[in-house]
Amino acid sequence: MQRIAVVPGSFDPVTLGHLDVIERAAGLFDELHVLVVHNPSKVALLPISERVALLEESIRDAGIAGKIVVASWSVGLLVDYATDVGASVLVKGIRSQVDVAYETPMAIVNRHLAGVETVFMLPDPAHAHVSSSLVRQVSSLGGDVSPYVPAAVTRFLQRS
Ligand code: COD
Repeated sequence: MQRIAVVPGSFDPVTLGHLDVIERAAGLFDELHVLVVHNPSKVALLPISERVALLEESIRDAGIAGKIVVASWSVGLLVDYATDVGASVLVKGIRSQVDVAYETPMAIVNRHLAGVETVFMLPDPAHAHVSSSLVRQVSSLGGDVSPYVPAAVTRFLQRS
């Protein structure tokens, strides 16, 4: 049986922290769907289509594209997408107690709704402080974001 998982996120934009989780999750599953989901509680910087394009380029550049599908999802429950593609696991990165508090109720509800389990991965300490919101803030103030994001994102933000 194929082991299929979904790594959901806003990815606005994708960071080296996200990419680390994606790469390690790809080592655990036969097929991995990296899913860009609109988070209504956040003010977006990039359109969904641009986030997908930057994820695709970053994953390709990292040489891990083999078993990874990048997609987006804007209607309905996250677990509806998981069920549609035959995935039984969601993978989330956990950086702090704040992430635990945010993710725990969603993990329980997603299991109740559809029997989909959530696997939490600890970050690489080198990237544990990195977030998309930090990148958006540094970038908007003219700072160098290259230590925090894949090269494709640095290039994109320099052009914008
Ligand atoms: N290192 C490791 N992990 C990281 C890092 C890092 N440096 N940065 C972020 N992460 C993790 C986050 O903890 C998260 O797990 C994931 O990467 C994505 O992060 P973001 O910031 O891009 O995305 P979020 O936190 O805005 O998540 C958006 C979702 C839409 C995925 C989330 O809100 C969700 O699961 N929604 C569920 C919608 C739904 O169906 N609700 C009903 C039932 S609960």
